[in-house]
Amino acid sequence: MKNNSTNSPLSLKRIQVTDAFWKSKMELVRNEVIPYQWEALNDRIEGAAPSFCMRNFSLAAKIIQKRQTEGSSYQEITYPTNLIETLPTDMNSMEDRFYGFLFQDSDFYKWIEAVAYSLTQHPDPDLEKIADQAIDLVCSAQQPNGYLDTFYIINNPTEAFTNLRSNHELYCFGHLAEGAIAYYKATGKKALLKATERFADYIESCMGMEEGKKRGYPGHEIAEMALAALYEITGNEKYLKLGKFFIDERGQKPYYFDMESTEKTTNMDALRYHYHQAHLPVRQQTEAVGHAVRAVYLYSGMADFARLTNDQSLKDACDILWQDITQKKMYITGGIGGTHFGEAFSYAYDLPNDTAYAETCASIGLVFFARRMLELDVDSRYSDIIERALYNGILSGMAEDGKSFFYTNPLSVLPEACHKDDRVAHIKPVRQKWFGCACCPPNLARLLSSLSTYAFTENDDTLFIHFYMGAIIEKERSEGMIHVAVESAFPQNGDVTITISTKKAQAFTIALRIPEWANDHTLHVDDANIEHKKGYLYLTKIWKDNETIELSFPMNITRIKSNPLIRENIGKTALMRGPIVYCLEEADNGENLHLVSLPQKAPVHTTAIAPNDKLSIPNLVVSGSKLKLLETDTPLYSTASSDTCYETCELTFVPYFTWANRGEGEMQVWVRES
Ligand code: FUB
Ligand code: ZN
Repeated sequence: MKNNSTNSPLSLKRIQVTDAFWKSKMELVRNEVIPYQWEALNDRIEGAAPSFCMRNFSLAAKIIQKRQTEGSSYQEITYPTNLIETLPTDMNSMEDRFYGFLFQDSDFYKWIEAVAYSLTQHPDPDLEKIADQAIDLVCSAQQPNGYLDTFYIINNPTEAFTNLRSNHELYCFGHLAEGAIAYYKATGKKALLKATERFADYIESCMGMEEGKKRGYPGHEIAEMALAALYEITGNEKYLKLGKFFIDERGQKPYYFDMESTEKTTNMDALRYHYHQAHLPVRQQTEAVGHAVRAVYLYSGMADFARLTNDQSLKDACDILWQDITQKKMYITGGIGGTHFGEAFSYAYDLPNDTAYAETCASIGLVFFARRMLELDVDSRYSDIIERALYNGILSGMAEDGKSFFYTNPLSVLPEACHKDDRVAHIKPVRQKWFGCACCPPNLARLLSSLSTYAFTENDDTLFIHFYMGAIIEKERSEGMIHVAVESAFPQNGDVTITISTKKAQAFTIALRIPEWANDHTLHVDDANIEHKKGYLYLTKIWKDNETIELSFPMNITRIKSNPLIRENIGKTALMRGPIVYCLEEADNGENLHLVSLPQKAPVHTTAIAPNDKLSIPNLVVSGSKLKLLETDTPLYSTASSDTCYETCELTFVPYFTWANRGEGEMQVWVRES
């Protein structure tokens, strides 16, 4: 395989985000989500499901301390590890056992990762102090052998690593590593990174091919990509070997999850292997299956190892899985996971709008996968998906005020059904303040605060711009430092100006993505050699100080049709403008949105935006029609010839990611065409 692995993300410290739109989201994360989540992790939010996260770390630290001071006289108190008590029966008399979801530690690790990224853009000594103290607590909860998972430390340390399939120790390890690496990169502080290395060393002493080790692998993937990152930051080959072992061993027979099983029936049923992507060795997997977050985290790890070990067979498997997701199993919003059974991928083209799972974390994982594929091969089919998921199925996960969140992101909602129908009980018609299983909000926080690493990658002679986010980028070159300032009006309009500042004229390349939705573009640059490759324009020249590139993509309104095999959407259309998917809401269009149709030729207009408003995106208006309900009692069924009457109505479409910010109401992305 041609090693093209130098297209690496730029360090956050070298990017200053200036973008009006994304900066406003990052500020929400900094001012609302990070402080709010810290309160949630400490159970100080009235009315919110308790987390017990920091309480578990404190209890584990206390136990570790006692074990050390009391030595062999310490009386170990154990609790069953197959019964998970998420909530105490009486909040006022809690036992000294673990409470919360068994992967609750990971909520802190995601929080610290978001804090780290935020500190790179906005130093905050008070926040850093809180973070340092919390890290001290976490480190004091680590066992002397390096093991660090509060569920087992508290409930029964002798049972550690006995249920890799379901009990998320390796998942928590993965988040620990990602948080620790980010915090080290942001602050230079090593305490959490050292704790991670000690935990990784302990895992490596327990798992692998060698005699006496368990041939196990994570039940919820993430350790793979975390080990890749740990290897890259430490240079320790042990972590590369362990991560590669996890990838190579998954799906091999006899199945590890059967061997470790303590259940009476030893074999899991076939679908459970699919749920964990453990049904086949990964290089033989051709379809994205099972739990969607697990799947895309695995594929991200596979892409990392394809790059780090130059493994073409792994890269080929990633390509096939990428195609399967994006051609057959992805919503127009970049949502993935068509069914709530197992929070999973469904079969090809099964993309129901109202029962969609489309977990926020799953779209975030798709972005992780896409960025890693871009590092292997700069091709706009990956960056197009980053942009699609970001502006739609990910951003919809957070309210405009940053104070409430969606876990699932449906494309059609009838609130009455959410309240009365078990089939859509997983769909919330309004965002929630918090969740007992709070995986999505902190995942959003860490993604949004590190977004610029998805927008820009580089190798020595090229700066790649994958999506147009305003920022000032420092590019180090042997000839000297260059500053590249990107000013972007996205997603309001498609105008981009790029200004190069350099003390010394020097030759290099700027690669600019042409978005899939842009059927045209204008480009002004002086005397550059321009090459068009895999959806990017490569501009090469000797750049002088203060030179500019002017680029513009007309953000036309497009009517989108889906593949006819998506049964739900036949005869329907969705509206997009540039990267933004639109939807109808009851607040603008009244109830019974299913009665509405959009005439095929009706012109769609954008609404005006105040001249200085850089954050708003226009709504779309179009003259549509609505089936009139007869005033007399309409029979349930009548002959096809009976009168049907339509009335014209003005339809207002709003950006999908803004839906449900005005209270509870119906919502619909796909609309019948007439
Ligand atoms: O199992 C950990 C996380 O909880 C998963 O990634 C989410 O889907 C939620 O189930
Ligand atoms: Zn989630």
